[in-house]
Amino acid sequence: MAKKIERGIHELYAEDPEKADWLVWGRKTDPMTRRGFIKKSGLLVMGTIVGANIPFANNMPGGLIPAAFAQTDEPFQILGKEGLIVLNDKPVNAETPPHLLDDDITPANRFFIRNNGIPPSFEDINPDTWTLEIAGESCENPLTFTLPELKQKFENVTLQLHLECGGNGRSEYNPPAKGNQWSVGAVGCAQWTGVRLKDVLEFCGIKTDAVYIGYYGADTHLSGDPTKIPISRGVPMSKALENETLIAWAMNGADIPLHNGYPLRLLCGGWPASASGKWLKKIVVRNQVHDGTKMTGQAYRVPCETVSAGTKVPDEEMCIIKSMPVKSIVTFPKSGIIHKQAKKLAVRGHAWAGDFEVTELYVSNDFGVRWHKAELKPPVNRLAWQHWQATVEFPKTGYYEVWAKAIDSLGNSQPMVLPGWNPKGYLNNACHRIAVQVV
Ligand SMILES: Nc1nc2c(c(=O)[nH]1)N[C@H]1C(S)=C(S)[C@@H](COP(=O)(O)O)O[C@H]1N2
Ligand SMILES: [Mo]
Repeated sequence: MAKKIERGIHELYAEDPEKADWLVWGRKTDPMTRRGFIKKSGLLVMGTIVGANIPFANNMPGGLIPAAFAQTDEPFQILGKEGLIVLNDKPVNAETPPHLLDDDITPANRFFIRNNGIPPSFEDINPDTWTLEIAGESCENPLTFTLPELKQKFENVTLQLHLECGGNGRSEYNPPAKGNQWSVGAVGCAQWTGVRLKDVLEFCGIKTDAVYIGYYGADTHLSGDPTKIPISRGVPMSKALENETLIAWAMNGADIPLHNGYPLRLLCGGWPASASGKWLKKIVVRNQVHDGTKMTGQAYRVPCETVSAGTKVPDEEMCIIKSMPVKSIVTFPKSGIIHKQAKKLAVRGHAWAGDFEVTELYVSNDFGVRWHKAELKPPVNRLAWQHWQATVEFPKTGYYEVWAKAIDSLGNSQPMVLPGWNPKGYLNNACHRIAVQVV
């Protein structure tokens, strides 16, 4: 069983699509939920999971999940994403516990999922015939490319890019903001292979009045209403034309996992990950700020001027989030460890700073009174996160917290506790803290 789970979702799909579908989503009925989890055809598979044949399987009402599962406190698992904490099942949202983000390059199975709608179904995707349309009022020559054409026509580029959901850290704000209550794990930094958006747009021709691009993906609205779009965001031309803005078909040298945008996605590293469109079907070049779903109103916007907690801010006073703020995480050790006082504790993690670089990283073990400089590596390429490590000593036994604080090339530092409150709970870049019990 464990072995099976370790295999990639794609492999499982190839072998037995129904089983995979059911295991991951119960898709033939509902997306995965604790309540409406299985349909009858899944019961055989369920038998393998509970570790025994279910003699009365046929009597079990569809949608019931065996008590063996329902009564466990264990977090629900998404196949191919083991260990991620599922925050929501419709749409699927799952974050990575910080200690599982320890790799320099985030593996596919550790990469968080933030879906706004229902992803296209795996069986309906054929990477050989998948098309990407380039259009919009500020595109000179609208064109459609197949995925193989994109690969062939334009220079292939591989870059490590950090992606963080704009709402990462939302759970800490008070008064609370609606939306997924992300802790610290809606972030990852994988290696992506694709072509530069710039090369593709320049091939089609960009009119002089172009100001923004917008994306459209193949996912569908939760309501099932085909006229509604779950999300269609974008970035200004300046970001779109950067060398690091990619249209990618591979993550860490393999197909992108279905939930991370298979077979093609946009990557605008350093910006709210909502700008990085998944299941990418179309890019429009706009002569105005893109006005797709979740580009307008309060979505992915913060008050242009700081407001006090709880303030209602009118839409006109909300500004679109651009580069993400400086931030860091402690990925080793896991929070809550017990550590022997006589030994020094090696701590490590990553740091990133939107479009900029992290220049210094400090750690504290006394709630932020004294800070010690950590060793910090440069990024492997622009917009890749940076690795840091430090050694911490503890003067006596007791409860400690190790805090990490990054400072970026503009001189901005992470706030120790919480940054400014905002209505939708975005951009929480407070210092990450881990608990250490010294004995
Ligand atoms: N088509 C499409 N693109 C999308 C989304 C989506 O729901 N549909 N979610 C966005 C948001 S809000 C985030 S944070 C990132 C998450 O990327 P991931 O699921 O690969 O981690 O994808 C972005 N791109
Ligand atoms: Mo997001």
